[in-house]
Amino acid sequence: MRLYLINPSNPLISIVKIKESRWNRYRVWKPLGLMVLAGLTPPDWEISIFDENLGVPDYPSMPLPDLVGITAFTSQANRAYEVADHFRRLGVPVVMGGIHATMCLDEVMERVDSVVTGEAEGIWLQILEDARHKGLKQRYDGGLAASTEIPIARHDLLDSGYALGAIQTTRGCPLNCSFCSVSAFNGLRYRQRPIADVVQEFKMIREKRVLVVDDNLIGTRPEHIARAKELFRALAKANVRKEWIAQTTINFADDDELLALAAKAGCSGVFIGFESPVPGGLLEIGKKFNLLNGRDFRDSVQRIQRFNIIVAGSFIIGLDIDKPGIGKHIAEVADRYGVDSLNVLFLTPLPGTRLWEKMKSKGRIALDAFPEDWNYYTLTYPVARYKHLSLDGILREMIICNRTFYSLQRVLRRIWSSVRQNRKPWLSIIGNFSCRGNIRLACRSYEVYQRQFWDRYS
Ligand code: B12
Ligand code: SF4
Repeated sequence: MRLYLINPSNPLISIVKIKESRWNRYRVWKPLGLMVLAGLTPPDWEISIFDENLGVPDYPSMPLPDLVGITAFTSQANRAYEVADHFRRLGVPVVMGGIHATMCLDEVMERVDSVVTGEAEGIWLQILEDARHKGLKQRYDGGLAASTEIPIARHDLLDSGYALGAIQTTRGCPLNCSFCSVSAFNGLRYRQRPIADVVQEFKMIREKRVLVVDDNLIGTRPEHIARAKELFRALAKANVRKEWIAQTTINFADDDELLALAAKAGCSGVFIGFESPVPGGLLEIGKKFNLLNGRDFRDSVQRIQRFNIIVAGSFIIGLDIDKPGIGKHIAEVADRYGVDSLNVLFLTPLPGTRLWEKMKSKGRIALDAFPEDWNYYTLTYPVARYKHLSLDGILREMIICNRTFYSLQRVLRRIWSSVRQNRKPWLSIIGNFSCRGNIRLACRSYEVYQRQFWDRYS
């Protein structure tokens, strides 16, 4: 039996345009969900994974599979439907799963043979058996997997063309921020994989550098943090010799032992969602966690950096509290916190989130011709109507923000500081130059976007 697993591309997203900026090679990351599905698949299936971000395969010239499995974030949905259509016309059954299929079940059901909601671990074997006997159901629900059910991903099936490997050590996030899909999809309960599985899987990754895809690597409660320490100790002991980057909350900075263990285990950088420069913004999106204990963010960032770990900060633009001037404000606050790089995204109502419900009920979703408009749900386009910022206004704020933070003077200062402190200069160089290079690309795409959609914002 032959199985194709496909990660569709969205050509609008600048991060997949490798040829336009050579730094973008470092931003094409592996579709781990498909590698996990492959890990669940019995050996009598011959599996090929196609990641369209590395180039769209010539499907017509390939042998016909017995089953096609497609994954998709919301921004990939339209391309997913094109791929599904191609194979269905040839009589090959298509099953689609992942976050978009879960959040937009009815839309997806109309376009594929079978939709899988939730996590695949508990249901994939049954789907394969049903496909083998030509009895696929229209809908399956995988629910949430136990952490012991998560298999070792098939790293051997996607082992070239990427700068970074990928692994997941936990699922779920208890913080439930209003704009984020993670708590809605993976649940509020924080699930940590067995440490032995994670260590074994780390060893199987070929790349020297790895993205730990967890949404919140260390968790929030003392027992989560104790487990994170155990994991870091085990990775160091196993001498896996990887440099890895991960996403975490700011409480990472609160425990020197945790930081030292993470650094020893190979942690070279963390992404931290600061989200808003003002407490009112954090309250608006439900990220009260960042308000705890009157925290001094600059001090927290420095404590992490002292362990030779770089900090990439993420903010959102377009909150109800944001007024003209917010772009410069974010850039200056991020600079004051001392983050090594900054990633600012437009507030985007992703389906299934509380923000979606709020904006939908108030008629504030400007791009709502679905599925076509999903193409723009990349967080890099302002798809909603913002309270104090017009379309032109919010795009201007974004450009000002990036131009301020990534001015040549500031970029060189940051790189120099990372060289002086010997804090992973290569990461600082890649991060800063790739973001600086992408400002020009973003301005061009904003112009096209404005021309195409200005009437939707009135
Ligand atoms: C790593 C990651 C990335 C990587 C991409 C890696 C990749 N190629 O897949 C990068 C950094 C490039 C990225 C980019 C973006 N991301 Co992202 N990303 C993630 C993250 C943190 C982990 C994904 C992952 O590997 N999970 C681990 C695997 C094992 O889980 P999984 O993919 O969900 O797969 C399981 C199930 O979904 C299911 N399943 C999945 N596919 C299929 C297919 C079939 C056939 C079946 C049966 C089952 C099935 O089975 C799997 C095992 O249980 C998630 C958050 C999350 N927790 O998922 C956000 C997330 C998926 N990203 C998100 C977003 C918004 C984006 C961006 C649009 C914006 C941005 N700048 O972040 C871009 C767009 C990328 C694009 N190509 O369109 C949102 C998506 C929401 C939505 N409705 O689309 C998420 C959920 C984060 C969030 N805070 O809301 N992302
Ligand atoms: S802390 Fe991060 S992963 Fe958790 S709900 Fe908030 S944004 Fe999502």
